[in-house]
Amino acid sequence: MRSREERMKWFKEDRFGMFIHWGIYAVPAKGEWVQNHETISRERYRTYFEEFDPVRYDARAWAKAAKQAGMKYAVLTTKHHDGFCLFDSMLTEFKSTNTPCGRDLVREFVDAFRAEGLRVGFYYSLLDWNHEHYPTYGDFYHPERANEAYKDKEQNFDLYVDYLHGQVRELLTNYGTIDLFWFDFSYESLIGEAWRATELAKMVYELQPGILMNNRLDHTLLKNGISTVYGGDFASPEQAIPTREVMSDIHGHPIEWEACITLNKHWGYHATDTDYKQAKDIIRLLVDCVSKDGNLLVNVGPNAKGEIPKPVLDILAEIGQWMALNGFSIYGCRDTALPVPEWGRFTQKDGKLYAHLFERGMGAYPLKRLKGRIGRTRLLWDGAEVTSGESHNDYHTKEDAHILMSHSRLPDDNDTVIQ
Ligand code: FUL
Repeated sequence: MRSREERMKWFKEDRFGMFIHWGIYAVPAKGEWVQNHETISRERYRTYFEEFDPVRYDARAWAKAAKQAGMKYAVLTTKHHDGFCLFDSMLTEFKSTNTPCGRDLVREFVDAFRAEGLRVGFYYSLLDWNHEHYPTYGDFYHPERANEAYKDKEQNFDLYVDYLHGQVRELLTNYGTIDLFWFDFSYESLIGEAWRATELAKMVYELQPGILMNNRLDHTLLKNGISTVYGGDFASPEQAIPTREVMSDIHGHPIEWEACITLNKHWGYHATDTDYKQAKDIIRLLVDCVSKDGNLLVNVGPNAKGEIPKPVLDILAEIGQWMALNGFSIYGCRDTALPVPEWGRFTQKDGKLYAHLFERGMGAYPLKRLKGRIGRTRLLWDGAEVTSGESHNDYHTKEDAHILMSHSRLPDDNDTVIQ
């Protein structure tokens, strides 16, 4: 296993990735928890397995969409909580190669994303509602939703954990170099050593010495987003961008992290959930993450035919236009330790400071604690000169400088970046 610092390098450089939640739950099209939420029996759920045939799945098209959006890596659900495997596992028959499509979807993903120069990661659920030895055969929080077919059978959790370890071994042996492993997730009553986590983590690093692993082998880590015992390499806060304080205070040292968010309200494809965030929201969330030393993983949920929905592709394309002009203020950038400005965010790289102006029409944008530290100021996208100064005005104190920008000179409603 290589040193953590060395392994983290690309992660801190790349900053922006695509999360892909895909499985046979795309057929009922109500999100990836549908089997559990609607108490669908194993037999009924199997009808989706028997018909799954994503004839328009073209992993190259996905990879191109990710790349054009400025994303540098992608994480695919190789198995979600329902237990369906998108890869040709020798340990189960509940896998994509046994559906009408007959394809190893993970292999196509890896090959296509690698070909586009993107890094690849595997999401793997520790839960498994399909496995006969997975305890309660359902959901810990709702044991009444136990899988009918297994209800009266004896369970042997050890056999399930063997299966889990075996599948992780397959994933990290059969698909070449894998950059990231994303475990999901641990209940309060089922953490760490319940998964034989020490042994599991050891195997992950042995099979892939350069890999990064998230922190979800332990529930307490999930709750506060912090890396500790089985913490892996980075914390994985979900549907929220943590504050700078949370990420630095708890252990008295900075914590590597990657926030993950959905574009609408679901991770898996949902046919009627069209409540999408705008490109502008995503751009600002990404800037917010980078300004606090974090990454952002934005989710897409392809449908049962294998396509990323059109509105999602449109959002990605718009983000890509902004990234093409402003990516310098994202890739390899980090926290400045400056106070968070009321008008936007700061990022920095190699002694260069980037001011991200979200607010329009302020006229003078105060740069707190930066007196004497501002050189030439330019718009990042076209290199045009911007007036900055240190003369007295109402906004700043002795330590401050400012940027002067009239409303009409803010060319980008998403985020105008001054360098
Ligand atoms: C959660 C899962 O339960 C969701 O379905 C989703 O995969 C999210 C990223 O993690 O814990």
